[in-house]
This record gives sequence, structure tokens and C-alpha cells, in this order.
Amino acid sequence: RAIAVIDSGVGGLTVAKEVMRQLPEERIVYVGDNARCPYGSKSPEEIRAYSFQMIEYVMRTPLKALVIACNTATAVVLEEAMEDLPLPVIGVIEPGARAAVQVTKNGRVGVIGTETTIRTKAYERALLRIQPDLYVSGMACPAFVPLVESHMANSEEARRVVKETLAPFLHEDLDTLILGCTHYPLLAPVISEVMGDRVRLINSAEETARELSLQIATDAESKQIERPEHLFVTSGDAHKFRTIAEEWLDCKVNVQHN
Ligand code: DGN
Repeated sequence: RAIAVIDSGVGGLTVAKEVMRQLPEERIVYVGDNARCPYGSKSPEEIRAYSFQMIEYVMRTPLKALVIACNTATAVVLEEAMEDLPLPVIGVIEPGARAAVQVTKNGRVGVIGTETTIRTKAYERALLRIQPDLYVSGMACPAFVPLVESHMANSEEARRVVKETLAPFLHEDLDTLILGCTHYPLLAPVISEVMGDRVRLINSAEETARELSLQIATDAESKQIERPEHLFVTSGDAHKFRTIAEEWLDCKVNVQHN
């Protein structure tokens, strides 16, 4: 049985990469809805419909667990998916929130994500459920995803955009910042440079893979597979997807269009 990782496009590859690193014996079936990406600016109804289409598709494969790697989709459908599906369903928001609460010393946490993720206040609710007296400040950063998608995460332009966008955060005395979007770990060096050493960045991808490893018991059958053959399915252009996936994951990948 495999681990399903679903996302609006390529961003969830940051989560898949962490799953491969932390659980190298597990087989991954990744589904990216590139044809309808980005989700960040779509309505909750659309995001719900698209997410459940991906879930229905991937549930045809025998699965151990389902990871909703997209922050926006997690914010909209996680609770419903957990109720409906007969297997562990892990989103990216709870693990990120839990890690932030453990890391913060002054109780002042920032969250950055897409417009929908920030508007739903899903991180804020998750954080305050764990520690009700936290100060939480959210900010939508719609310019960040296009920077990453156009391979500019390390450019001067990225530095300028990140600096300009995060400027209001510099006066909020935050000591922890949650990277609440799949793409942001790729901008982490620039974000860290702008926010300074005092601010710890929380990578939801890393925390999600950790949570997954706690929830599934690696069984004897999968332990015997030395190098599991992962499968990547995209609703968009398989060739484009393969180029990005091989660059981000640093290995050859098997991509299908569906
Ligand atoms: N995967 C989305 C997220 O984590 O919110 C980012 C990409 C998008 O759909 N805008």
C-alpha cells in the first residue's frame, strides 16, 4: 500500500521530498492538479470540488495514508476528508502549528500563505487551539508562488519582493514564522535573510512528514522494498511536471498525465 500525496500542482513536491527523506521505504503516489493550479485565489467551493476529485482518483490505489500537501486545500477540506475516509488523513496545517508552538519563546508567531489560506484563518485556529494566549499575525503573499514557479527563488527580484512584502512583519517582534504554503520552503533562504536570525522559520513540509511517520507503522512488506517506485500523476503537462519534479527531487521520476 502506498502513501498518497495530493496537491494543487508541483508545490506539494516539497512535502513528497520530505516523506521520501524521512520514510525512504514508503511508496508515494503523488497527484498534482496542475491544470487548475493555483488554488490560492479560488473559492472554497471550487477548492473543495477539485480536492475531492483528486481524493476519489487516488483512492482507487490501495493506500496506507493520504497527505493533503496543499495548505489551501488543507484549510478547506481536511476536516471533511478525515471524517469521510477510512484511513489516516494528514494535512499540513496542524503539524506546522504544533511545531511553531513548540519553538516560540515570546509567543508571537507569524503565518504566511496564499490568500485563501490566510482568509480561512486555519493556521490561527490551529495555533490558538494549542495555545490560546499566542499572538498570531497572518499575511497573504500572492507574489511568492509565481517567483518559485518561474525558477526565480534565488534571484535579486525574489529578494526585493520578499523584503517589500514582509516589511510590516519587521515591526511585530515575531520570533517564529510559519511557511504556510508548499512553495515557500524554496524561498526560505531569502525569507530568513529578510526576517533576520531571531526569527525561526517553520517548514510545514518537514513537520508533516514527521507527523505521517508517527501515524503509520511501516510494515514488514514495505521494509523489504529497497527503492520503491513512486508514481507522479498530473492533470497538466507531464513533460513540464517531470522537468520541475526531477529538479526539485533530484532524481528520475515516472510521470503520467490524467
Ligand atoms: N499548494 C498551494 C498551497 O500550499 O497553498 C500553493 C499553490 C497554489 O495553489 N497557489
